[in-house]
Amino acid sequence: MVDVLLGLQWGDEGKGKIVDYFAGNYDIIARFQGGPNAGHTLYIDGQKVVLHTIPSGVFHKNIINLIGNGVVLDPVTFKKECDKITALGVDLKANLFIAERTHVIVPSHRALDKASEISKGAEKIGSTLKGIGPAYMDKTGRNGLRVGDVLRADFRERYAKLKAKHEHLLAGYDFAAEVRAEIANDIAEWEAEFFQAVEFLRGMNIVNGEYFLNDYLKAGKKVLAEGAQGSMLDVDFGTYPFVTSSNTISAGVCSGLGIAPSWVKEVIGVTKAYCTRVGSGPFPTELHDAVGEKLRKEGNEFGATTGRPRRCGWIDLVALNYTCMLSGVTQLVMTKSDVLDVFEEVYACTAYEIDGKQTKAMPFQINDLDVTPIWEKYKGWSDETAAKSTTFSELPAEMKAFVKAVETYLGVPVKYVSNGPGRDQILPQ
Ligand code: 2SA
Ligand code: MG
Repeated sequence: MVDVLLGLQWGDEGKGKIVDYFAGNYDIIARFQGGPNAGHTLYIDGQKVVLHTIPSGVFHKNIINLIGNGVVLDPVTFKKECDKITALGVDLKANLFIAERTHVIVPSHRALDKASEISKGAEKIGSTLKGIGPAYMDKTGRNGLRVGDVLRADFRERYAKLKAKHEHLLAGYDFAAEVRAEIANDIAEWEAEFFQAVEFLRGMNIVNGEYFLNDYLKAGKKVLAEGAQGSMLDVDFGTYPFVTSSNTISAGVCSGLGIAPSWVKEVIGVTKAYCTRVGSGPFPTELHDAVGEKLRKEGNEFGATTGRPRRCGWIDLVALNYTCMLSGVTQLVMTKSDVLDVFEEVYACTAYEIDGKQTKAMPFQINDLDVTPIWEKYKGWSDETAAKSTTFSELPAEMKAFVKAVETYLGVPVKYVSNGPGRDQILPQ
């Protein structure tokens, strides 16, 4: 069977740590979408490691990690990541596999990402500039290169053809000469590194992901599908166009791995005890005041991939209710509960007020709407701390009341509360 673990907000819910915690219950951890835009942070023996393309089960011996066909892989970031992990004593040849249908991000995809953002000006998406959007565009536009192609004798010619297409597109942008030169330079500079990394990729375990996984499933093995980014960044259901270019909800698991929905059992949704967003786009519960600043400081809210400060606000139950519905979430994990330790009051948004009317449903678009959150206030627990608790029952009573309120609103049990970055700081209820 397959369990799914995904973020229910705008990413950075702490998925990496939770996957690492659950990994021991599974035989295989598989990534099904996204790419080097992801930043999954783990603490291994007190050392911080950020994973981008490689599944978060990689530090467990005897667990197989699969990069699924739904992922877009940049050989350059992939090689850097592999080098770091290998230096930590992990034998990637033994436990990492890549689906041959996985699409490849080439240097000109990154250039196109940058060009698109520059051309949008103030309306930019706030992309991670890793080439994600252009790579998925080539996938659906039927121009892309796949990991299996790096093994073919004519890879260079295929690459050259794609690059020529991209240069044609880049020429269509109305940029100043310096910008044009900068973009051309970027591609030239990244190319040498790219071909070295492609050489490295050729030596890794490239497999047919769908047979690989289905054979394991038929043999009774357990798979955890690891989501990246968050449900509100889903290309179909997120705050379009301020989204990423893949299906981040549970529906993405089947097409991103080549497995049937009947294999899927539990859907584990991860949410922070508050909410963050990095990049542009609407964020109804965002706080532009000292409270927002305090959340950022206490929660150390900076992008794991880009280092950008994250926008912060209280938990948004309207959005969570929507994303729980979309993915059929069966259990919740609430992370970063310890960050709320320092607040005298804690809030949750239970409805949106738009044009004087209250709603609990996610509108078609909220980019151009004035959304006023309707708040429910909860007593804080500033004289006690969630951070020091070692069991769920030890948590401050007010914190438990807050958890209960979230469960009741969403109709999904909060099975775990994470109360710190450490591997053992997770409390089952
Ligand atoms: P892209 O690069 O095309 O996928 O960007 C489109 C939007 O998706 C957002 N996005 C993310 N949001 C949160 N976390 C992500 N991963 C990194 C992290 C991000 C970082 O874990 O911190 O380091 O800045 C991630 N990846 C994409 C992005 O901000 C755009 O709004
Ligand atoms: Mg992240």
